Amino acid sequence: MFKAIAIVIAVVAIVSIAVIYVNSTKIINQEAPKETTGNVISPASTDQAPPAPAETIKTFTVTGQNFSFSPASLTVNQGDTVRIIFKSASGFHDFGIDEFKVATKQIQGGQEETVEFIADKTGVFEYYCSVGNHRAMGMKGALTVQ
Ligand SMILES: [Cu+2]
Repeated sequence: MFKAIAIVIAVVAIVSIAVIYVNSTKIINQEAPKETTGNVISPASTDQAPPAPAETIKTFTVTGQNFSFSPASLTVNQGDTVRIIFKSASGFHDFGIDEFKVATKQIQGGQEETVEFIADKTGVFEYYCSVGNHRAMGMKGALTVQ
């Protein structure tokens, strides 16, 4: 009788150990796929990176004078990286587009400043000179992102 009880206890103990062992193995196995999933995600995100070098950089030279820009209109495609080389032909001016949060420093005639941004939304956006009342006097232009 004692032998029978001892055997039952032994079996229960072995089964318990076996269950604990299997569960811990399962946990290890569950953690492993998570790491694999993480690895799957990172190649996917690097897969999204290659289009970046494929992006077109469009460079424009925009000249500012009292009180206009030339050219007064620019057109780019959505997703383009736009580089504006702003030159002041004469007078104290800058070049900015609020919607893309870009603005050059205010520069004197003969100086130049470059700004770069990604045209990530479509529409027609005004670029303008923020010096004094230059904008009101016509120192503005239209950037079309199509
Ligand atoms: Cu100006």
